[in-house]
Amino acid sequence: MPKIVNARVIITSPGRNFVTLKIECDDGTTGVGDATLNGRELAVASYLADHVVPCLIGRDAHRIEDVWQYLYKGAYWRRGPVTMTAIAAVDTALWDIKGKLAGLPVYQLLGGASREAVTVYCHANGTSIDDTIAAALEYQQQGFRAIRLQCGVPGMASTYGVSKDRYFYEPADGDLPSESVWNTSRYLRIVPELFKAAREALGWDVHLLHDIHHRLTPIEAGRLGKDLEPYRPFWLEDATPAENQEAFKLIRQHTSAPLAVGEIFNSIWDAKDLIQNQLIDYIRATVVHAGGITHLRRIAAFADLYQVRTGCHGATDLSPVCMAAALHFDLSVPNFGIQEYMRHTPETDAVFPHAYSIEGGMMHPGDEPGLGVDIDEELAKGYEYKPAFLPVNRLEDGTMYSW
Ligand code: CS2
Ligand code: MG
Repeated sequence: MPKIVNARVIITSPGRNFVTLKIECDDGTTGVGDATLNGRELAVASYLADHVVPCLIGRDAHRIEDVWQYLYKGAYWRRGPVTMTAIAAVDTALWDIKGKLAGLPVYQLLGGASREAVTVYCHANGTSIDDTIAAALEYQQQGFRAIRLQCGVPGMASTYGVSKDRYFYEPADGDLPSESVWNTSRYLRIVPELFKAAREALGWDVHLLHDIHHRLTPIEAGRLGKDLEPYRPFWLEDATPAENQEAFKLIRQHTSAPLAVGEIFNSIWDAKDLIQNQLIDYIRATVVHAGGITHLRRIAAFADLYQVRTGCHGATDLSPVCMAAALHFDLSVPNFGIQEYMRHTPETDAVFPHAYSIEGGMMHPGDEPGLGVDIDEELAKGYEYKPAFLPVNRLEDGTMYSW
């Protein structure tokens, strides 16, 4: 049996902070797992180093499910983003090791390919509708078949999803949270105009997505969904905060616009009512924050019973290790919907050499044994961690709001 003899938490910041767990077996085989939780990285690093790694040494690396159950039930304080991100990192690294020892890419261990490649969506954004459409046209020419549209809101200095840099989006922008101001009615006016312009410019053979990012009440989301129906959105994401899963019933009563939710979910329990009551159409949970490949498979299998498809989160604050693991999962899962893709910077790609590739809006994890990704520890050493917080949002009267 491949015995775990070491596990190291590697914190590096090639343009943004990443936390990676590297597990080593007695035969020298290693595996990696993403443990990055944007804005709370050190909490997961400590959870792993202080409370998980000591429990791993000496265990059989093949016993992925037993280790998962040991860390989940053994925590006593179950679930939550920090715990489930730590468990995810261990789980992902063990799948990487199992693939390497079997000489197979992880998707083959998950039941083999269910499709030739993974359809991804990219992000077109701009301070104005024209800028956003120009970016979307560029992506359409590159062959992307699904494009997320996010544009600035007139009268607001900044808004979610509109990046300072045209190509690289990084929301964690300061050593203390920056504050942005929000105005719902201005937002509700501009998004239908954006989609109308997008359909006129891009036509109908491209999927158009939008991320509301938790900033509407259920009835406001119903209003926006109804306004966007003529433009056939592929999905409206995070339409309203999802702690109250029942809130989505109200949205469903008003619009047939497909709904996606779940990038901040960390276990099946966050999505159970949404899925079994068919209140959503896509589940956004992903490998790094929802307990790894092992738990994400459970969520997807449950979702499949209710015709809910996957739509894994894939922002730049999820490392190439998570992207690689997600692509192996995506290639195999029967009820695959779509995969988010935000390019990483060249310095990030250099720290995390990977086999996955992108061509014409489709990705493939590659056929290297395991996950086909690693961390270059020498390069990683050159990027010092620095605190970075996600922004906060206030209404114009100063009321704290969702960002
Ligand atoms: C966004 C993310 O990609 C998305 O759909 O919601 O960019 C999210 O804002 C970041 O991952 C937060 O760290
Ligand atoms: Mg989102």
